[in-house]
Amino acid sequence: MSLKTVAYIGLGSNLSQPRIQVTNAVEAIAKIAQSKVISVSSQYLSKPMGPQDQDDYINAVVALETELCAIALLDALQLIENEAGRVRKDNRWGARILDCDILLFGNETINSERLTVPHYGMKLREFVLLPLAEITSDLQLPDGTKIQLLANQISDNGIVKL
Ligand code: A4P
Ligand code: MG
Repeated sequence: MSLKTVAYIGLGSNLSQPRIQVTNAVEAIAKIAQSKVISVSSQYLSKPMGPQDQDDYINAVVALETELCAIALLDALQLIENEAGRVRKDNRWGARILDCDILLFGNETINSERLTVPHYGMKLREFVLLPLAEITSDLQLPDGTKIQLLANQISDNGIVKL
């Protein structure tokens, strides 16, 4: 019997036609081995967190059922980022063609060199919590915090559901 995990992946883009980048990323994620997309949120238009001299972002969240381990999923997502033309720069929170973050990996807590799960910023980001809450009704973080509660409490910062 295979062990299946539901992973939640946060997508973000603010360069090179972000809506198309996010749509293409969902298609690429649907092709990841031993995995199946189970839901995709709407796209959201959000104000940049971090430096303000960059365009607004398109964000979305994908739920993926997978038999991969978390690191293998990270490898697959980084390949998708690279194939989209992502260039890694040193500017923290700067503009990017495509960012694919593992928000949650089942109920696991991971603190390794390459991976921190739950994603370190997710509790404080409206552009993560709102799309996540849209596709999950009773999801909790490993510490028991309810996503719907966090989503209800977060300041929406002018985010627009498209
Ligand atoms: N890594 C550790 N944990 C994870 C995880 N859970 N998921 C490591 C994915 N990767 C994880 O990532 C750097 C390293 O983090 C990876 O090699 C991996 O081993 P990266 O994608 O190269 O760097 P990054 O994403 O630029 O860094 P950072 O600081 O995580 O960026 P954030 O926090 O993702 O912020 N504003 C809006 N409105 N919407 C956005 O989506 N995104 C950012 C980026 C800034 N402002 C934004 C948005
Ligand atoms: Mg990232």
